[in-house]
Amino acid sequence: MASGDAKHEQLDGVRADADDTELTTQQGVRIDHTDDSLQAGERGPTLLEDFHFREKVTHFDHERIPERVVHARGAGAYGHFQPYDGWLADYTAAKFLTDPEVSTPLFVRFSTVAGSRGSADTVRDVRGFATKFYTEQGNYDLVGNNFPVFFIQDGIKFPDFVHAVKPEPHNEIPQAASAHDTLWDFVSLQPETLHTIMWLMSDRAIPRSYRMMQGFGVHTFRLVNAQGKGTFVKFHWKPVLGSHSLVWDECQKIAGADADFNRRDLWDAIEGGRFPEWELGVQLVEESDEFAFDFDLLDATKIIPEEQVPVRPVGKMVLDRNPDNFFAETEQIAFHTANVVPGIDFTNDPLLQARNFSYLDTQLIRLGGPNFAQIPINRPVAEVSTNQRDGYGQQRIHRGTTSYTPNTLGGGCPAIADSEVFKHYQARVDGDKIRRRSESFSDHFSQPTLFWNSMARWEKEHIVEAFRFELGKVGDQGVRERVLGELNHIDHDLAAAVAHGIGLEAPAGSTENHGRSSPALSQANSPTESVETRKVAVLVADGVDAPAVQQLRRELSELGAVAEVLGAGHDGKVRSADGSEVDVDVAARTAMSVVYDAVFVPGGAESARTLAADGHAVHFVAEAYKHHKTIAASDEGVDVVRQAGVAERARELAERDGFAADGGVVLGASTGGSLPERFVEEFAAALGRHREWDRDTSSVPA
Ligand code: HDE
Repeated sequence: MASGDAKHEQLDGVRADADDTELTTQQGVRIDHTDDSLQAGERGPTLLEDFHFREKVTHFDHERIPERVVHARGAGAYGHFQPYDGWLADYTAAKFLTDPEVSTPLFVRFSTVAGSRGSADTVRDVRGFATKFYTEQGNYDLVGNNFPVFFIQDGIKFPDFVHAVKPEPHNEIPQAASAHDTLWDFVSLQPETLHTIMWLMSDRAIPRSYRMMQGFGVHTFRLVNAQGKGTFVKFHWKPVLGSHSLVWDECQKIAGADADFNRRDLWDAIEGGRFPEWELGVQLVEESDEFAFDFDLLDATKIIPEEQVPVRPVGKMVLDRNPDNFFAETEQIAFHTANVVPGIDFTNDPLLQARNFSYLDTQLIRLGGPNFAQIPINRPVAEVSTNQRDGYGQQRIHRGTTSYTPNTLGGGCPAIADSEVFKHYQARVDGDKIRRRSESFSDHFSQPTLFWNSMARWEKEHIVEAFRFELGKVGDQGVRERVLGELNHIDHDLAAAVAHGIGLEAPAGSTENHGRSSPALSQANSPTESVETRKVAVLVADGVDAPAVQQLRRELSELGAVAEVLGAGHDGKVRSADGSEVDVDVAARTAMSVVYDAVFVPGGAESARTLAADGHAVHFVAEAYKHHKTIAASDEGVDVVRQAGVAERARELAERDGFAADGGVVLGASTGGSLPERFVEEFAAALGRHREWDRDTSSVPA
C-alpha cells in the first residue's frame, strides 16, 4: 500500500545537503581555491588547463532551460489525497479515488498562463492548477485550471490564441497582460472565446490566494469501472477556505509591492503549518445521457451547471510540504494529460485530444530529451519496467541483453501484465475524414449570458470595469467595436455599460437575455466564516496602547489569523504608553496595505498623533478601506481613521454609542485596559466575510 510518504521516501535518496561537506569538482576532486582562475602570471591570461574554472563556468552557461511556452510562472507544493469512502468504485477502477485506506502522495503546481517565469503573480489571467498523483497504479495528472471552461474548442487553435494573448511580437509588450490589441482582435473574431473571456474579466482571474480558488479538470473525462462501464465525469477542486478574490486596483499595486504575492502566500501558509486543503468532487453523467444537454459535453467552452448535475464529494487533498529546490521540483515537474491510470479515460473532446499530443512533445524540448520521466520529481512510485533505452540523460543501468518484446533470452521480461492494466475504453468510431466543427459546438452565447446573470451586483460591476480597463488599452477602434458587438449578444446592459466607459455608443439591438442563472457560479455564494491565515496589519508608533495590540494579536492568532505589527517611523521596537516595549514585525514604510486583509489602529494618544500626521499611515488606512477591507480602531486610533477621511457612518455611530460595527468597520473604546469582547468578535466576523463588497468606495482617493 502506498503511504502518504512513498514519494518522499523515494526522493530522500536524491535530496542533497551541503552540511559537513567540502568543495569538490563534479568529479569529486577536492578544491581549495575557487576565487581566482589559473593564470600565466599574476596579470596573465587564463589557462585552458584550468578544469575547475571551465567546469564551473560551463555549467553556469547551461543553467537555464526553456521556460514553459504557457504557464511559465508557477509555484508548487507536495501533499496527499485521500478518498472519504469507496462510493466512486461503482464508477471507476482507479484505486486512489476509491480506497479510503490509501493516501496518495502528490505534487501541485499553480501558475499564471501568459506571463514569463519572472512575471508578477497578481495579473489578470487564468490560473493553472495541475496535480500529479503518484498512485500505486502509476502517475495520474489532473492538469486543470481555476476556470471550468477554456477559450477555444479545438486544440488546433491553441497556437493562434496563445500568440494573440502573449506580449506582442514586435516589442514584447505588455508582459503578462491581456489588455492589448492582439488578444481583443482575436476575441472579437472568435466568439467561442467569450464564455472564458467572461470568467477572465471576472474576479476569478485575480484570486486572493491559490489556497482560495477552485480548480477544474475542464474537459469531460470518462471514468471506467472494473466491469468496463464508462461514465462521463467533470472534476472539481473546492477550497476549504472558500473562493475569494482581490480587487483590480490592488492587484496592480501588489505587482509592484510583492510580485511574488501568491507564491509567497502558499509558501508561508505551508511553512506556518496552516496546510491548504481542497475537496475533490465529481459531476457524473451516465453515457445514456450524453445528449441530454443543450450543449455538447465534448465542448470545453461549456460547464454543466451544478444545479443540473451536483458536484459529489470524493475526498480531500492537503498540501503540507514546500519543495526544497524550486528548479529541481517546481520547474522540472512535467505534467501530461495523457498520464492516466486504470479507471480514468478520455473523451473525444478535440481540445483534450490535442493536449494529449502537446504535453509529451513540449517536455522533450523543455527537459531536453526522452528521459524526463526519470527526473526525480517525475518518477512514479509505481514500479517502472520498459524496453525504452538510452537517450540523453539516461539514469538507469538496464542490465541484461534484451530490450524487446517478445524475447526468450531475457526470460520473456518485462512480461505482459495481466492484472490492473490500463485498457482503453472500447468505443465504436465511425465517420468520414473531415475538417469541420460539429454543429453541436455552435452556441457561443447562452453560457456567457448564464455566467453574467449569475453574478452578484458587485461582481457585475467588476466585470464591467475589467472590460473598460482592457478595451481602454486597445488602440484599434474596429476591435473595440467588434468586441462590443459580441458582448451585445451576451447582454445588452453589459455591452452598453462597457461602451459608455470606453466612449462608444451602445450597440444597437441585442439578443434577448434568456434569464437563466446558476447560483454556484457566484463567489458571493462561496462564503466562509474562517479567518484562517488572514493577514492583519496593526499600525503602531511610540506611545501605543500595548495591551490592545497584545490582546488583538493573541485572540486573532487563536482563530488562525496572523497579525503583523507595523511600526511607523522605524522597526525594531516601539515604546508603549505604559512604558513597555512592543516588538515591530515590519517597518511601516516597507509595507503597503494591499498585502494585508485588514488593518487595526490601536489607541495611545501619542501613537495616534504620530500616525495621523504620517501620510503613509493615513494612506494605508484609506487604501485598505478603498479595497473593501476590514478596518478597526480603538480609542485614539479612531482619529487616524478620521484623518483618512473614511468610514464616516461608523465614526458617527461610534461617537453616539461608544461602539460601532458597521460595513466592515469596527470602532470602540477599551474598558478597564482591554478591548471589549465584541470588538474582536466583530473584527473576526468582518474579516471572515473577506471583503465588504457593499461599501461604496468610488470617491476614496487612494
Ligand atoms: Fe495547457 N499546456 N494546453 N491547458 N496547461 C501546457 O505543457 C496546451 C489547456 C495547463 O504546471 C504546456 O508542460 C494545448 C487547457 C496547465 O507545468 C503545453 C492546449 C487547460 C499547464 C500546453 C492547452 C490547460 C499547462 C506548456 C489546447 C486546463 C501548466 C508547458 C489544446 C484544463 C502545467 C507544459 C504545469 C501547460 C498545451 C489547453 C492547463 C504546451 C495545446 C484546456 C495547468 O503542453
